[in-house]
Amino acid sequence: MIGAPGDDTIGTNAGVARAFALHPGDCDNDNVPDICQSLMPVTDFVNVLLGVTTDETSACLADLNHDGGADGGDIQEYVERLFDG
Ligand SMILES: [Ca+2]
Ligand SMILES: [Ca+2]
Repeated sequence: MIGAPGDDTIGTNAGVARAFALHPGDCDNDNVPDICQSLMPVTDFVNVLLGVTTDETSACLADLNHDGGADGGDIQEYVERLFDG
């Protein structure tokens, strides 16, 4: 497999692939899709955006546009969900 560990040392296009069981859309691993959960409180959301809160779970929950990071790009989605109920 190209780019896999051992690709160049074992032989051309050799190596292994690793698969992990992920819970897509379930940042806090509570088996409830994040889309079905309540929004995090606005103070918690802002603290993530400001870098006051840095834990992975909070950052994942604040990444509402699913671009891999919590930043100003998530504010619009937060506000829309907030007012949509
Ligand atoms: Ca969840
Ligand atoms: Ca984001």
